[in-house]
Amino acid sequence: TINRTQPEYSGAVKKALDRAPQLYINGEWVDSTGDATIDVEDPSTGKVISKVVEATDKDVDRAVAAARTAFDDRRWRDMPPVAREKIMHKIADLILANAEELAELEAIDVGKPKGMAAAVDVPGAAAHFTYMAGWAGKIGGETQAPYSMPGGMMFAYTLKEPVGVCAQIVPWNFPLLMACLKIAPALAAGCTTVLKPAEQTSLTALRLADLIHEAGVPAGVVNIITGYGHTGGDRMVKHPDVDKVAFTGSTEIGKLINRNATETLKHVTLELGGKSPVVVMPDVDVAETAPGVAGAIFFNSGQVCVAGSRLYAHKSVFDKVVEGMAETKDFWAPRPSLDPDAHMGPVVSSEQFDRVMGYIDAGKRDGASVVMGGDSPGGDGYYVNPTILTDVNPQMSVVREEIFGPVVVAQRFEDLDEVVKDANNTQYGLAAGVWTKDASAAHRIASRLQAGTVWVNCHAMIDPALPFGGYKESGVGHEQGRLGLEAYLETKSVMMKL
Ligand code: TXE
Repeated sequence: TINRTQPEYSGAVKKALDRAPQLYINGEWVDSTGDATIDVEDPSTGKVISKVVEATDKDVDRAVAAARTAFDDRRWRDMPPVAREKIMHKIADLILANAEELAELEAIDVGKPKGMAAAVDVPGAAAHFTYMAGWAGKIGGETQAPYSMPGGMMFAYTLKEPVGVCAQIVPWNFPLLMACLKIAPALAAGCTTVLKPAEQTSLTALRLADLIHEAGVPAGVVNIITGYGHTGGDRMVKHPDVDKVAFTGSTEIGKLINRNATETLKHVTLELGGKSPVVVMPDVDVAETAPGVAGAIFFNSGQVCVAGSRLYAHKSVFDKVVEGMAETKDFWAPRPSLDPDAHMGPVVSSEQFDRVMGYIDAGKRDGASVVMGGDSPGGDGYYVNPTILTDVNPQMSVVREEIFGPVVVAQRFEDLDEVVKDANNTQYGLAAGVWTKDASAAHRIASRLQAGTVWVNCHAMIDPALPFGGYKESGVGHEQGRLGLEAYLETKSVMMKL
């Protein structure tokens, strides 16, 4: 049996938890205009460990006003690009210099194993700044050689300009990584921003504010406020002084935000939910593939927008692949996030626990067979055992809906056309995986899957240089790469009669 006692927090983390709840606005830590706070919980214990501000409408207005002024007086966009680039590299350096504390904060706030946060979240967060820093000095438009039009000789060029004040709203599954993924392109483009982390997980975004400050980002350029979505987040999205909204979260709220932002014709990028298929072809080496496809769903307790939650294995290897996945049970057994042996922690909250268990129960009621897990080990934290369901069909909610927990539904297929059709039979289109040694099959399937990202013989590999976005109801627009930068730029055409 596993001892699920959360080890003691470090001194640095205790200090961070003891901080008075404040907001980072206009380059300063300020009190809220109200006195409401939100409890911060450690999902490994269910205990309240700190409090953060529940931002009021006035707080949001103050943050947007600071970002507006900082944009309008051009204190950031008119800095020499190389100076902006240097500051962004400094942020990346400071994130890495504080890696230990950030990983632990993320672990106790989200429930993810500290080792995972240290290996994935923290270096990934820094990488977004490093990648986007390179763009700061390389943004330019196009020039036409002088040419004639009916009205005379013309000279024309395009300017790439920052889109303006951004409202950036992020979820709780990768709080630091998502905050950096949002802030970095905004800074590279010359925008200013107000960022709100999810109400469940604000700790690392607040520490990031310290680092952004220390790196020398001018006051008002980045503002970080904490609070709920339907209040503070909603006000950000509807605010007349905001030019662009960038959101990562559920498809349901994404649709609502899209409607609200469109009301004032703001630019919008949305990264939403998924139900990503993973296709295992008959030729695979099962010993390599089974742990790979298990990791595709159990990493971060399955709370990953690209989680490989629908497995389609060829009938000739299906049983062996499922068996091989079940052999990873002990590896993925949920443990407290600061347990050095943890590869999977609890899910983020009691709401998420109820949601995931509700889906598992619905799957059982609908006739699915439980090959592994299907329950909780109990305890005070929100632990769900890694779960494999078979004997499922496309009508079941466990197959159709995003569970956002460590639950995979496994199905057999016979031929390529059939599996492509089944894989695409979903409202979502965020990502997909293919496992095979047959390069020709891999490319054929990759081109036919309706997904913004397709991985072959791997899963959830994220490269800040590659565009990331969703097909269908998984999103609008792209983040990362050149397209991710473009999402923060306006293009202006200038024509001059010679
Ligand atoms: O998401 P929400 P929730 C999915 C996943 C999960 C489900 C519910 O299936 O189980 O969504 O999670 C802010 N205006 N994903 O409820 O509500 C909110 O404060 C402006 C997948 O946590 O979408 C938070 O900062 N903002 C997803 C953020 O939106 C609003 C990651 C996300 O919260 C708002 C998270 C409003 N009206 C959940 N309402 C992914 N794609 O990775 C909420 N928010």
